[in-house]
Amino acid sequence: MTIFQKILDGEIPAHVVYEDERVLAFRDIHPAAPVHVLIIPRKPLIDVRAAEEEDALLLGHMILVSREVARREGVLESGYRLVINNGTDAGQEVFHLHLHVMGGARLGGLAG
Ligand code: DGP
Repeated sequence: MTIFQKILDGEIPAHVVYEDERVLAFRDIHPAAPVHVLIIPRKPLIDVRAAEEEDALLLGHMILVSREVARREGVLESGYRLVINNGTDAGQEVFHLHLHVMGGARLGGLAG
């Protein structure tokens, strides 16, 4: 079981920013920007590669939820970045799909 599943199950705490019946959004424990929130599906998909066509609405919902997360975190107007890491070369550490929402400062280039 992943650490994010434990957060979904309420076994470990998280600073929840937004939730609905399909997703949970909480602050990243190691923020890479002044605002850094992770949006995860309640459905335990490993990453985008594991998604099926039937998950298209869920993936779209995650992206649209980022607007409400950004609004609540105060960066809707200033802008924010969305990132999904998929697998080893992307540096994925937690194998439960998550959408990074980062903002609150001028962010650097994409190369890590
Ligand atoms: P990624 O490299 O895309 O797999 O990013 C995983 C992120 O998850 C990383 O930025 C740190 C964050 N993270 C890991 N463990 C925890 C945790 O227990 N709580 C919270 N809130 N975030 C976590």
